[in-house]
This record gives sequence, C-alpha cells and structure tokens, in this order.
Amino acid sequence: MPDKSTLEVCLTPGLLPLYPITGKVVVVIDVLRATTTMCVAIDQGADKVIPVETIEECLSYKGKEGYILAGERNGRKVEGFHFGNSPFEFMNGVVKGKTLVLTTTNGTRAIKMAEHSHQVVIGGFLNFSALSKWLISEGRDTLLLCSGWRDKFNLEDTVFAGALIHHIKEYFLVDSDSAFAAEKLYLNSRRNMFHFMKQSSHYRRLAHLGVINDIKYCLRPDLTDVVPVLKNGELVRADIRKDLEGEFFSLNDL
Ligand code: 3SL
Repeated sequence: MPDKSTLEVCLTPGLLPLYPITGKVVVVIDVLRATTTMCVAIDQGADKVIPVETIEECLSYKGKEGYILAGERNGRKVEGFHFGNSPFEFMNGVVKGKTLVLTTTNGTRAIKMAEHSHQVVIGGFLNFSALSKWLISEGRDTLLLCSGWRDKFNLEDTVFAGALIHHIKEYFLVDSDSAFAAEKLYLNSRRNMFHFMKQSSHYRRLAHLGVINDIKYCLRPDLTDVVPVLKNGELVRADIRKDLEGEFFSLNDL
C-alpha cells in the first residue's frame, strides 16, 4: 500500500517560504471574498479569470475586447475598474464568455506566490465538496494556503482550512500543529459560523463598507461544482472525474 500524501496548512502567505511547494497542489483560500468571487465568476460562465498582483497590471488590459477589470484595495472598488470584489457583482450574465482580470489585496497575491507549485487550485465554502473530491482524486501532497490579511493570520481562511482538514483528513497524512489548530477552530465555530466570524477583523472591515450580505453569501457551502485551477497564469474550470460526481459529504454541519 503506497504512503499517503501529506496535507498541511500554511496560516499566512508570510509563512509560505517555510513550505516547499514544488510538486505540490496548493489550495489558495480567501473566503472573504476573493476566492469566493473567482468561483462565482467561473460558475457564471467567465471564460477565465486572470489574477494579477497590481492595479497597474490590471489596467494594462483596459479597453481589450471581452476583458473586464475588477478588484479592490481595502475592500473598496478600484477607481476606473468595472467591478469591485463582491461576488454579487459577477452574477446575472455579466461575465459570460468574458475574461475577468482581477487584483485583490491578499487573494490574488497569494495565488502569484504559489504559481511555481505543481498546481494552484481555488477554494471557498461555495465549492467545498467539489474541491474536496478534486483534492482526493488528485492524491498529491497538498498545502492549504490561507491568504490572511497583509501577511497576518485571519480567522475565516483558517476555519475553512480546518473544515477541509476535518472532511478529507482520512485520505491524507496530516501531522502538523497548524492543521490541528485549524481543525479545532472549525469544530468550535461550525454550529454558527456567521456569529463566529463577527469576531474577525475582516468582518468589521466589510461591515463598515455595508456588505454584510457578502459575508453571509461567502459562508454558504456547496453552491457550485466548479473547481478553478491555474493554467498558464489563468484560472479555468478543472475537469472533474465523472466517477466522483455527486454528493460526497454531508455538509449539514458546516
Ligand atoms: O484581500 C482580498 O483578496 C480580498 O478578498 C479582500 S476584500 O474582501 O475584497 O476586502
């Protein structure tokens, strides 16, 4: 019987240099709101999402046919962009067949930092089961990378990492303090996650901007089957193995 692959958690991008990622799958997590928005955009028919680090890079796509510029700094839409980073902005057909160029404070930066891994994949509660199945079927050493806030730890990404650990750990070798802590945090918060999130600094930031509904939406599990993966610098929908389709986990306890 082959050894199991490893499943680890990196609690902030600032700690990423401590984790070798060559040959590994890296799950980039920015539950509030970047990786949720990416899942929504792909689910809503965007051809691809190009994550970029700077506003200038994003603006270099301005005026290109079929390209939409989106992103935020400190939660606010960047001047001159079509959209900000609220998942609700990417619904109702506005991104269908289009390319979204997105820059966010933490999420797109984390993606760029993980680019040299075997595969970057995008996670949020919205695609929880689909992502879990995809990770199990890949069966590779996997690092869950929490995007945090400006290299600091945050609650929401850690809770999500803990939820993944809890639901898929039997398929992997999990043996680190960060994974243990993330799972405990998830187990402590899962009965009322929205209430728990009220204690996070990003809740306060987003509440100040009047987008509490974004937070509620970002915590809703399994609204989509899309698993965005990074191919040549662009996020596209991963092919899902047919034999793994269908409900796999009971997420009532999320
Ligand atoms: O930091 C990020 O990548 C964003 O998701 C932050 S915000 O929720 O849009 O403020």
